[in-house]
Amino acid sequence: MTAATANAPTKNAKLLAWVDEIAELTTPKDVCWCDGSQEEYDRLCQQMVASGMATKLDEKTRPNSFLFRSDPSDVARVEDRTFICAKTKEEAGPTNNWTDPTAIKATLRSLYAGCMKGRTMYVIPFSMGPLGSPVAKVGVQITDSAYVVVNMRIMTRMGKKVLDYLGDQGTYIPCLHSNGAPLEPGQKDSTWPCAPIEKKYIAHFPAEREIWSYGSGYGGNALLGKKCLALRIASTMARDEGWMAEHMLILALTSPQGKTHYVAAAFPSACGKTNLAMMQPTLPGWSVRCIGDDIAWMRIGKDGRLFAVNPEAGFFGVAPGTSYKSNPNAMKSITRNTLFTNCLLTPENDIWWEDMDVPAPAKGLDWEGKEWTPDCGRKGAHANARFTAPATQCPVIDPKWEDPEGVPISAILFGGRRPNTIPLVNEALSWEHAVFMGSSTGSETTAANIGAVGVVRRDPFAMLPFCGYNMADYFAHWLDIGNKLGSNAPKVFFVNWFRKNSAGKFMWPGYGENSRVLKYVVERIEGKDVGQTTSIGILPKAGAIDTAGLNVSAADMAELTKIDVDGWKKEIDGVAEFYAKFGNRIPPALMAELAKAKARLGA
Ligand code: SAT
Ligand code: MN
Repeated sequence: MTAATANAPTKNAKLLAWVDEIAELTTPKDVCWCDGSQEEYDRLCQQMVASGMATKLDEKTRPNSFLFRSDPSDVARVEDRTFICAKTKEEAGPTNNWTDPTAIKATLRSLYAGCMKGRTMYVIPFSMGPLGSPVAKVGVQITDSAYVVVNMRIMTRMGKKVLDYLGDQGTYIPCLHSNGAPLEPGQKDSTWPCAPIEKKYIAHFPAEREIWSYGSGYGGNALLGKKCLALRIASTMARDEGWMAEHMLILALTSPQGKTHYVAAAFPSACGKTNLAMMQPTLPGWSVRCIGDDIAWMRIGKDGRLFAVNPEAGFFGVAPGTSYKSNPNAMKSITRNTLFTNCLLTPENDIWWEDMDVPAPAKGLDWEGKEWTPDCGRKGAHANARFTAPATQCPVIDPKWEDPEGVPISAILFGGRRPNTIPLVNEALSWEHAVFMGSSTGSETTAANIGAVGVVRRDPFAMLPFCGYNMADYFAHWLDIGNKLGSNAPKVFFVNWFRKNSAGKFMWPGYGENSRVLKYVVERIEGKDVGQTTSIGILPKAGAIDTAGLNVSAADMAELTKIDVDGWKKEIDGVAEFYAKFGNRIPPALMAELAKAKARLGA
C-alpha cells in the first residue's frame, strides 16, 4: 500500500493494486478518490475558476454553470490517433487503426511515466447504465483532469455509491487517462493542458477490456465512459454476450390516440441525434420524450422483443445550431448546472454560439479567448463546441429513462447527411436488407472529428469510429440478432433530412417537422397501407407523408421520395467497393443483398 491507497474508501484488492501501480508510474503530487458529491463538484469548479481554466457564468442567467476553452489543437475526437489494439490486425478490421497491444503498451507506459507530476490524480468509479441494473457496466477512470471529473459526474453515475456497489470483489473496466502534460516545479500551468497531436493515443484493448488514453482532454477522447467504454469496448462485450451496443438515440413517440412507440436511431456524430431525441413535434397531438441522445444498449427481452437502455446520465451535445427553434428542449436543459466548452463568452458572462437564434452580442471573447465582434470574420464558437448537461434537466425526459429493463423498440432509423440520392424515408424489405442498409450508411463528415468536414464517407450504422472489432463481424452479429428476434424484429427505416436542391439549399425543413416522418413510421408499424415496394425499399405512397401546413412544394416532396436510379447505381458501386475492403469476411447474406440490390436496379 502506498500513499495513493492508504486512506482509500475501498477494500477492493484489484482496484487498490491498480491505483497503486498507476500512481507509481505517473507520480502525481496527490491522489483524490472521487465521491461524486455536489461539494466535490463545486470545489473542483472553484479550483478551475481560480486557475483560469474555467469561467463562472452569470449566476442569475445561468446558475452553477461554467465555460471552458480547450487548446486549439484539442477540439474534437481524433480518429487518426484512436486505436483498437486487438491481438491481430484482422480482428480490428480494415476500418480501425490497429497496433500490436504489447508494443503500444510499451510506448504508452513510457509516456505515462511521470506524466502526472505536479498534478492530482483522480480516481473516478462510475457506472454506465443505472447503478446495480443487470445491464450496467462499472468502470473506474484514473485521470489528472478535474474537467474530466466534473463532466463524468454529469455524464455517468459516479462516486462513492459505485465503490460501495463494487465491494471487495467486484470487477470493473480500467480506464486510464492523462492529459499528458506534467507540471514542473515553478512552471506556469496552461489553461488546457494536453499533448501535441502526434503524442495523443486513444487506445482500446478489447481482449483485456481496458482503455488507455493519453494526451487529449476533449470529449470522447477523455470522458472514457462514453465512446471508449459504452461503444468500443461495449460493442466487443455485446458481440461476446449476445447483445448490442449502438450509436443511437432512443425516443418515445406518442400519437394523438395516446399510443406510445419507442424508436432508436443511428446517425453519425453532429448529425442531429440530440435534436431528434428531444424533438418538439409540429404535428398537433403528437409528443416525443427522450430516453437518450447518443448511445443505446439493446438486448432481447424475456418476451422476445428488443429492449434499449441509455447507459449515460447526461448530454454532451453540439452547441452551434442549437436554438429555441431547432431544439427548445435542449435549450431548456442547459439553463443551469451546465458545463460549456468552446462557446463564445458574452460581456454579460453568458454563452453564445452561431445559429443560436438570438442576436449576436456586440462583442465577446471567442472560443480561443480572443476579442470577437460579429464582423471580425471568425466564428465565435468552435463548430464542435459542446454543452454537458444532466439528463434529468430535459423537460421531456421519459419517465422510463432509467428503467433497468429498458424500453421495447418498435422501429430503428439509420441516417446520415446526404445531399443527394438518399430519399427522405425508405423502409427495409427484410432484416437482411436492413443490415445491408445499415452497413452501407454514408454521411458527410462533421467537426466532431479532427479532419476534413463535408466529405461523404461510409459510416456503417454510424459506428465507423466506434466499433471495437472487425466491422464485417459486426454485420454478422446484426444478422444473428435478427435471426433471434424473428418476427419480433423492429421495422427498420433509412432517413435523410439533409437532401439539397440544385441551389444547394436543404429541401426538407427538419427539426420538429421530422415528426411527419415519425408519424409515417408509426403508420407503417401499425400496418397501415401507406408504403409501396420499390427497387430500393418501401417508399411512402404519394401523399402518405402528412404535409398539412408544411412549407415544402409538391415538386420538392416528389423529389425527396423519388428513386434516383443513376445515383443508386453509384451508391451500390460504392458499397461493393467498401465491402471489398473486408475480403471474404463479409457475411454471405450481405453479398446476396448486394447482388439483389444490383439486380433490382438493373445494374
Ligand atoms: O465523441 S464525442 O463524445 O466527443 C462526441 C461525438 O463525436 O459524438
Ligand atoms: Mn455520438
